[in-house]
Amino acid sequence: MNQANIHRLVATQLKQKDADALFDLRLAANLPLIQKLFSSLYPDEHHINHFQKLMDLLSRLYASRPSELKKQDLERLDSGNWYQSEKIMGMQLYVEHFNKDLNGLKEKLPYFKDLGVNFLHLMPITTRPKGESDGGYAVNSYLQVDKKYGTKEDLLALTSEFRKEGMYLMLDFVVNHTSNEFSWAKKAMKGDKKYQGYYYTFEDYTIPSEFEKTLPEVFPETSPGSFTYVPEMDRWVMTVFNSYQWDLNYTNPEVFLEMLTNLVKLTDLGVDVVRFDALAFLWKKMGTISQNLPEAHNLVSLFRMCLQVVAPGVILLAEAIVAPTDIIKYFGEDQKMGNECEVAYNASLMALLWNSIATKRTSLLYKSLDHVPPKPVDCTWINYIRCHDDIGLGYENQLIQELGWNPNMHRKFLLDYYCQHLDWSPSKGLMFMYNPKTGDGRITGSAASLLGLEKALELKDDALITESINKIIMMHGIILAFGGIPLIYAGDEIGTLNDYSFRNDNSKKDDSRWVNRPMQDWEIISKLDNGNLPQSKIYHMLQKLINIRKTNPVFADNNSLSLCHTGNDHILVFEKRGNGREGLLVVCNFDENAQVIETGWIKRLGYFAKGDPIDLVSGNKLVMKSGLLEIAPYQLLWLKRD
Ligand code: OTU
Repeated sequence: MNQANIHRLVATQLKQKDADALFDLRLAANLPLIQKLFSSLYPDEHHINHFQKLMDLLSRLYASRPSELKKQDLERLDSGNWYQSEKIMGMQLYVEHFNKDLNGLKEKLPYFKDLGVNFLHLMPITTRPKGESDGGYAVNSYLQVDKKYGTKEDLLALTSEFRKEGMYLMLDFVVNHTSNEFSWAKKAMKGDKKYQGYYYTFEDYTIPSEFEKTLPEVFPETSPGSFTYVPEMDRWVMTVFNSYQWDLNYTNPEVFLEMLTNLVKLTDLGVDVVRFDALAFLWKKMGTISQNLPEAHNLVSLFRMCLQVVAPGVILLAEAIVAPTDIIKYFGEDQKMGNECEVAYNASLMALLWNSIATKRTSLLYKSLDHVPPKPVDCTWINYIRCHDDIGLGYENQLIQELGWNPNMHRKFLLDYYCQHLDWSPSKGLMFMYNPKTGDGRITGSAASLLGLEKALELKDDALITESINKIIMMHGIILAFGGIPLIYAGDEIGTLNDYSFRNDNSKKDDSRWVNRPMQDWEIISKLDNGNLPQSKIYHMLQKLINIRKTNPVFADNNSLSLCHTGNDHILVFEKRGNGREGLLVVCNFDENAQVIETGWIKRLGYFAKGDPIDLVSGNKLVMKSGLLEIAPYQLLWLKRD
């Protein structure tokens, strides 16, 4: 049993006692690990002082945590993992693109309720530079609400309302970098040596040029290289992302202590899940790609264990858009070095689903998912078909090759398919950060535009419109049934198309990810009663599927999931097994033609024990002809075994 679980057990038994005694207990239980992690990162003798500072800090941070949240922490320790429940349904949104500001968002609580959403990821809302700010991922502060969203009081009112309504809130912690306007960066620019040491700054380009030999470029089009010369301080600073995003130097323990304070204060605002942005990049080492280094894992674990002491009801999400075998390590691979994040983005599934849409085949999906090692039982995925970022083509070359495809040509095909280089493709995406040096590129676009709705509406082709709606439903139907937390991007529930207005905005025009961050269309939403609109069909179908998920415990995360091989390369089938006889078979057809599978094996799984099984999606009994099941183009079936 790991540290956190031991603590959970003891805390449960002591729940009658004073909460403060439980803090001491948590500290005692986690101290050996915290010490081990701290000294692995900061081995020098003189860091003893810093460790003492950390101990004092933990007590102070606990003392100032609001009592309501302390109470909630204890309740959560006692009540199982809420984030693994079938009742959780997430949505991601930019507050200013949804309904103006935080108060505007609060007014729309009935909308979320109607759809069944009870988990929100709000994109960054703290202060940021005017002009380009990477959508707020260049932070001027970690805690101060930018006035375009409202005030700190508005945020506190919102989180308090969320608690009453059973709505969970996720906010970002941009842990890898600050903006160049952050107070530390400003002091560094004025020549303050202490704050220059908060970042990776160098007096000339010698060391940066060594680093750049192995550092991959994240934004090669707009921010080539990984260092920026800052004339104000006549020094170079490491900027792995945009030139105005300065990488924090975690080899300096002061940085860790300050960032831990920021993290806990953020959770004190009533945040349930903290999204650790770009956490794969947290530790840099010359001669490496400076991603996923063991020290980055130890650092995440150190944050986690400290949070476990101060705010144990809060969980972490790993935003690691890296290779599948690397993502899973952010759950905390080495239990001796503690837990890391409870939740991670299932970026592999996301990218594979888009591969299946373009190729109309599921072989790479099966092969890749079979390769992903099992996750720890207390951890889970955020399952999503797309987010505010681009869709990267992060497949394993080896597996592409095993299918007889050339990895480079395959990726080129996918970029062509999604980014309007093939006349016959229904997709209307844009290219993001094409790197001519490597041929790499990523894809942007709203779900509906990538899945053909934009083109179908332009062509006024009813058959294509229906086909696109079916694709949108099928893709969401998969993430809804995959366990974990399904996360819809706001607007996708009504098939919102690409938003090209970013091209007229100087601070956005070079970043095509803005095309997939459209405004919420309240006008359309006011017309959802008109069942003939494509938007209405999508909304009502998703609403129905969400409701089915929330009322059937078989959808819960801790039920096992296994892939079923059908022999038909256009079909995806997986099964969820619940308690007792409960089972759910998810069947999807990625082809534009109807496909047939044989059903003997479905019978053997016990789905016909009480007669023909019901498809929860249509509400109909399964229709078969001579032992064969026909699945319509882009059809989604949720077969229930009772
Ligand atoms: C994250 O993504 C955010 O999601 C982005 O919106 C930010 O721009 C970025 O960090 C910087 O704060 O490069 O294209 O895992 O894929 O961390 C998206 C590696 C990004 C990156 C990911 C990053």
